[in-house]
Amino acid sequence: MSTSISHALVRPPPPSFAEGLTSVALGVPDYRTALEQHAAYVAAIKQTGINVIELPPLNDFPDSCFVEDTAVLIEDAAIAMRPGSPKRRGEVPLLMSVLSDYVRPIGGIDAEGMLDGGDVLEMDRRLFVGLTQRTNALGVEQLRTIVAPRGYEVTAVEVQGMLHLKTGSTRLGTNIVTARRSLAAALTKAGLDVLEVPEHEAYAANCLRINDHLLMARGFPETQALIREAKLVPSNHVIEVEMSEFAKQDGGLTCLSRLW
Ligand code: CIR
Repeated sequence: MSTSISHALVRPPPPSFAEGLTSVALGVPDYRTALEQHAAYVAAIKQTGINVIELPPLNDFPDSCFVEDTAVLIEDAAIAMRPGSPKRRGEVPLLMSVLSDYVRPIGGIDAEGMLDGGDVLEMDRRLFVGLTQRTNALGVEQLRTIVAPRGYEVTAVEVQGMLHLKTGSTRLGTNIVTARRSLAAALTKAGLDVLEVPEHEAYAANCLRINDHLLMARGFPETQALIREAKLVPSNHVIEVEMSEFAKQDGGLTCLSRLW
């Protein structure tokens, strides 16, 4: 992810949304509410002033609104992911064909490699990649081979107890991330500044920084106070977004867009 973001690509949830994957027991999402929340999310991104590319829903792929997982962008280049869940692999060529109108495809994960974009935490020229049930060491190695010639460094991070690395840690600014407790020590050791999120507000670890704005999930006052105290963006640039229906499907703010 570039530090100066100009575009976001989004796709609304399809009518089949409730049939998607989830590892959490928060209940069945309500489709109409999910659509309303997605529209509010898109409006929040527009409030930051960047261009938003809105794709049509894909009913054959219940999880296709989580566009973050199928491609990773570095500057003007896109890398095709190979999601750990075979059910999501058909989303990849569909997203890459759209992205190729805007950025340059530079390869992808293949063979036995697995990599979900939600596991790639972009910190300027350092990519931290979660080793999870969706991302394996071979996928990380393939990503390293693709990005190394462009001067990007890849660091693998062991992740347990959550879907993706970015479920529990996201970029707040230059060299600073949120982190759930289980990730804080490893990320600090890697040289990052860490704003630790209270464990009872764990979902709030997934924030979306867009230039001088920060989107965060509604309903997490302690994390919001910590973020405001850190003064990373002007206080009227912290935008709260209701995420309840996406949380039920294991998704967060970063999952719903691809930024560049
Ligand atoms: C899945 O399990 O693949 C979707 N239900 C949720 C994906 C969330 N994506 C993300 O965290 N980047």
